[in-house]
Amino acid sequence: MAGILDGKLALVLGIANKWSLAYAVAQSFSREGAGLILTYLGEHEKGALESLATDLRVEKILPCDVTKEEELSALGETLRSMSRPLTAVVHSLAFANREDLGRPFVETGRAGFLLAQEVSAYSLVAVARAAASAMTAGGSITTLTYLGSMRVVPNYNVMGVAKASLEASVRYLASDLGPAKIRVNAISAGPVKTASARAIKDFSTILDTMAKRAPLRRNTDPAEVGDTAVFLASDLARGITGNVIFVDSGMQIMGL
Ligand code: IMJ
Repeated sequence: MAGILDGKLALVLGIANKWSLAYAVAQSFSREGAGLILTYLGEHEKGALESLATDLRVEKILPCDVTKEEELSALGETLRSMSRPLTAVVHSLAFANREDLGRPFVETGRAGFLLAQEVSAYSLVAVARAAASAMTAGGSITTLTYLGSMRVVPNYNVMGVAKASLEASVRYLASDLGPAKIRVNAISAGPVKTASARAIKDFSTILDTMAKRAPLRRNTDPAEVGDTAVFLASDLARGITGNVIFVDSGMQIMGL
């Protein structure tokens, strides 16, 4: 079967377990014929990633803690050493201290604010720089964001500010990398019950409200995020860069 990404090589960062949106992306990419390079954060995620990788077209599994400069430079080196150019990157990483997602935003301390910015926003810039050096035939970089960047969503707090920074980074990176034929975009996904969301209080209520009020009257399916990432990485999206595409059952358009 001919796939829309046949022969392409894609880097996917952020698979922690089978619920990760990055895993849905890897499944869609693999189905469409892309070869995959996957990264994990620590030893704990390594084993999980290795077992998930068995039904995917995985060519390499690498460690990548985006707060470690040496892991980023090793990643860049590996990407440049592959037998063909890298054509797609999907960045699906975020972190804030748990306490900063639970109390009023006004109480956010300096260290927690900077940690959320470093892991959730700066990491896109660092990964884009490392990856761009291997994207010698052009390509696409896609990150995952959330509506909390633009509107106040209860408890999202410091992550909302980090996602605003991430979305602005998408625009500046798109401007810088456009001449190298590298497009940079974000997918703003509706709430999905991932490990990152499970930890949030009242998450089930958020999902129920979405399913009742969103134009499509249902929650976001991770596969819809994966398929949109395929579209953005494909030649079909060749004219799209610096954008945020909402994959959220239409929730973002509602006023009430
Ligand atoms: C997260 C917090 C509050 C509300 C939220 C979320 N809503 C959604 C999320 C409505 C959809 C999930 N989301 C979009 C995220 O970006 C989550 C990021 C996140 C989650 C955790 C939980 C565990 C932890 N640190 C985290 N850092 C970032 O320790």
